[in-house]
Amino acid sequence: MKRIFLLITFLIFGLYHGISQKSIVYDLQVDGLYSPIGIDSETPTFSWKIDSEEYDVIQKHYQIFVATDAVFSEKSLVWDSGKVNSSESVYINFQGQTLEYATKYYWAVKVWTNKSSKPKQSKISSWTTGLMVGNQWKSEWIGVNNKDNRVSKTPYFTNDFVAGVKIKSANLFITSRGIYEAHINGKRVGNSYLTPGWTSYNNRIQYQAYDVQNMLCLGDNRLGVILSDGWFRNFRPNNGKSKTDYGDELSFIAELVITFEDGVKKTIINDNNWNYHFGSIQSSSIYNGEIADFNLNDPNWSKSKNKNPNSKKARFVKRYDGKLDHTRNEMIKKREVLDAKELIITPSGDKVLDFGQNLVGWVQFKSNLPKGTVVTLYHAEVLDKAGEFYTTNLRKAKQKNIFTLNGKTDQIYHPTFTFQGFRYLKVEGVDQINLDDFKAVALYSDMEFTGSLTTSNELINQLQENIQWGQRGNFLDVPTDCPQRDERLGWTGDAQAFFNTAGFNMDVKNFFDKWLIDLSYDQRSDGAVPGVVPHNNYLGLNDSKELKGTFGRTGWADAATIIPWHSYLIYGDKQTLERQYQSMVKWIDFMTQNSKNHLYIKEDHWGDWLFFSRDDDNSGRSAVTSKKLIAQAFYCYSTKLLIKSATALGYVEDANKYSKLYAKLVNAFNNEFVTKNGMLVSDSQTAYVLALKFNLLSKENIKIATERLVNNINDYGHLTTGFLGTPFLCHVLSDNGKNKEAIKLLLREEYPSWLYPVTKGATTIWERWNGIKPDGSFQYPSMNSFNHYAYGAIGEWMYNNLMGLKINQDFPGYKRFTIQPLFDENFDNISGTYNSNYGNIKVNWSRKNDTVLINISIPANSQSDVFLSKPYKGNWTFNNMKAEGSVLEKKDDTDKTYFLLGSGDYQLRLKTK
Ligand code: RAM
Repeated sequence: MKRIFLLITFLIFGLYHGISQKSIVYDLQVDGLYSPIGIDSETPTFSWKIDSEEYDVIQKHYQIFVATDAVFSEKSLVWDSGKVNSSESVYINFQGQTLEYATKYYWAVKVWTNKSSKPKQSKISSWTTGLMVGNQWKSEWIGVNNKDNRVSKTPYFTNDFVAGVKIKSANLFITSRGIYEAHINGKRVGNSYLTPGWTSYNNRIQYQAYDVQNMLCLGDNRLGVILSDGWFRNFRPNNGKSKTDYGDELSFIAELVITFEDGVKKTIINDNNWNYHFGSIQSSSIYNGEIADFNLNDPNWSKSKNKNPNSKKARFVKRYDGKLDHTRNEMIKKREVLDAKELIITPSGDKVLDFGQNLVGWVQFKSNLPKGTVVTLYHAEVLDKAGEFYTTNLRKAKQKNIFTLNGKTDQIYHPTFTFQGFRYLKVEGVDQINLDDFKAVALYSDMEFTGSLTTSNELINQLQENIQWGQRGNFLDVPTDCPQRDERLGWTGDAQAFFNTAGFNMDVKNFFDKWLIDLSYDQRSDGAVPGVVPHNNYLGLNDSKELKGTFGRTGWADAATIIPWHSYLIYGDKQTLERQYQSMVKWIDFMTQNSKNHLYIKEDHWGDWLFFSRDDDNSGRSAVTSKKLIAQAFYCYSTKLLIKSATALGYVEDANKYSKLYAKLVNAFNNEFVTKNGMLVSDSQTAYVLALKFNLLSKENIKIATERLVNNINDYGHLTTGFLGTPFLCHVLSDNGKNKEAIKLLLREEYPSWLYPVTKGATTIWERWNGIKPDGSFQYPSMNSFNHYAYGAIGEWMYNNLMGLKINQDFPGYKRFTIQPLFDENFDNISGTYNSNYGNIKVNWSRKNDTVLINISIPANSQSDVFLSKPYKGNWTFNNMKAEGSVLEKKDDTDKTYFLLGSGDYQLRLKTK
């Protein structure tokens, strides 16, 4: 009792007095989200960060409290973890009594550190549970009449209800086959877009939960739902097939749960009350854009009881067989809003706005033009050599919006159920264009930015910007190859290639946790993983012949092992590994079943996609790498990652079993693909890079391979790698003592290189090394995306070596990490940050006059092994005695100094003379 009393006073104190001061325990998350609503997990996880001005701060104990109100009275307390001896502060499972559905829970944590005997108290945070019923929703699925069920038609549904009085909380739970937008009393519910997002629709759909208490009125209320095709009823523009991607009928399911002050819960919506009509959005499609007549807005949309004269009774449609899952990831939101930079009149007279940045989202514009004016907006990524608006590379995606204006003063127009990849906007129907009236709105999943990197080299800074914009544009609920042409798919190979870089730039934990679940669902029962996740008609969802070919392809299917393992390394959550473990096993077993003499022999692969090749290749200079070699290399690599995962999860038997297999696979690789003298049968950069990166060679052959790789690069004068080799190229050079060569590749400005597109004005990463050729013409219009993140995978190497931040595999999730910047002479200063699960890691160094200065910040409850090389004679010295005094370990060598540092801010310097 006394304890609870103390707790209450403590928490109240925390609540009222913690607001202005920076709380020392902060960033409280449940299942990796801030105060989420609609969590179905019965054992959600808790995470927090600690901030302290002391050095070497380590958490000693924690105590978590969960209650049904913010007072944490004895009656409302649901869980008290007790004082736990542990330095763990991430992904700690709830272990209290059974949680109730649609209920808000409050939680707080007390933390004791090695630096103070008194505990530190977090602010109070919360989460709200979901429906927690799996598929047992009380509501029906609602759709239109058969007659009105036509592709790209957008129905508007309404339902009137009385909410009642003495309401404690009100949550709307909703999802759809198609995409939806919900409204209550005329106001949009929530601020997410393209909901419910895209999952393996045949197997699962995520539902969303919204706190709608403040939207309800006394008495009558009206709930509105607009439905559009989205990814579900997508009629693929590219394949000419008469099939949609997943289904032919749009529908939604909605429950409004009200909890009254006396604790009684009621589901308010009556399914028999749904009516629908057609409104301003006449047709909408993700790829083709939207057609809307804003004069057709329903004036009764927000007014309960008033019936739209054209409305019809909605129909109950077939229930959904798959799983209705809670939302695990950040939903798509409006993020940056960009001004139009310039109005260009093209040689043929088109009016084109340049937003200065290739991005994904839509354009909104303000207009006072008369009622009935038709404005057409076309979107493109580039202008051609002649300065004309260029859309050929969009292939069959129209990405065109046609709006009929309503003549209202200062009306803002934008589409609703589509998104476009563009930098340039061609406008028809507006004579006088005012730049200020047009804004480009970037839409993408609402993940936090975690990383930044700036250097003294402007081209590198632009490359970093381009990588981050590529990530924004291709992280709309699913990691896609590109966001503009008739493709926009979750290509597994691209995703695995870019994953580590993505993890530096943004907190992609939930985004990929969600996608990996879809990967497991879309994995074939024999273990083969598809080329795209979520899988759909693009690769012939229903066409078994095509299906065969695109499953199990090397470097793509391996996303099943590569991403979970690396997610574990970045975030330290074993639950990701655990959830994906069976899928990993199945993928390895598939390869084993398709092996002969321990060689993975499946034939169809994309291989080192888009490697350097010559059109006129008489002397064989194209850098072809045997697909068989690549397949075996990835077979080995994936098996190794499975062994590591089994070990981390404590599955000793599996670890042993697959270790035995692994030895045979590596042996087979060497017998088949390595000559007696250590050359690989494909004497290409990618071949050496994969063999070295995956550690497949004998000690002696490592030397030979490194030498051959460097010679090969020097011989060409540039990189020749494609999607599979590029992510590892510079890593392999650095890991084998060839930093200078890595930097040289990075800084090269001619084709092919990372900086060549930058010199050509790129603002995102291109699909091809030469999307725009030196003479300004385009490479292969049929496959030439200017927003394709795969080659942006160099980002990881830049964080690892320019900032110098590396993961320590023995301490996943940055509990202990490495800092080892290159201090390369081509840079005068570099500054990088990464917000880990423990807080912000910062490294910045500069060379000024006769001194190199480095600042390092290490967050509380984590540690870093710091290796500072000595590019100049002399020793690194600390600027602050207290910092120096708190160094945990130190070792001076002639060429470098090693420190083990606990949390805190450190500054060191080294004299250059
Ligand atoms: C292309 C995609 C993608 C690649 C596949 C093999 O069409 O754009 O980037 O992974 O093919």
